[in-house]
Amino acid sequence: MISKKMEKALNEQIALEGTASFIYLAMAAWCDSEGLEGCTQFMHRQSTEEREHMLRLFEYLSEVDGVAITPAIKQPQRTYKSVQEMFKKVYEHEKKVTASINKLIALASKEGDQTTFNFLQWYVSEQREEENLMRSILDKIKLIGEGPHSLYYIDKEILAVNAAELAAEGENN
Ligand code: OFO
Repeated sequence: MISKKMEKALNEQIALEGTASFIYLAMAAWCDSEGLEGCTQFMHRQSTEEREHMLRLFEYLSEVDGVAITPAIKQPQRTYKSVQEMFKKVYEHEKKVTASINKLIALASKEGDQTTFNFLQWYVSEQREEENLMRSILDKIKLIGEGPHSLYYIDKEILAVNAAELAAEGENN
């Protein structure tokens, strides 16, 4: 049995993961409209991942006799000045999600809710990986710089990153 306070906090996390999924889906649409195939694929995969993170929380709430709430998600930003600006936004959002997971863990700990504390550990590792991934992408974009054809090379890099992520997911399944 979960406390009402924890149930509310987990529902807020559901909304945050759902929001991330929609932000990344909107980013995929923008990348597609810019002809960035690698970035489009990357953002679609990220969006699906975030939906899975949301569903994991949904299922957990059901397991512990809580009630999951389907979030109302507002229209995300639809256009970006550059790919770099877009990935900076992704990184910022991931940091926000990490901070929120840390708060949930602090609450679980305060309530002596070992089950939720244990459940949330998966998100701790996931957030470490996501933040690291986004930081490495931003580093690559910086290295490529703004010379001629830079967008082409950035997109190629992101396509390779996406393929590596898909391969890693395949190995873990
Ligand atoms: Fe759900 O991991 Fe990113 O936000």
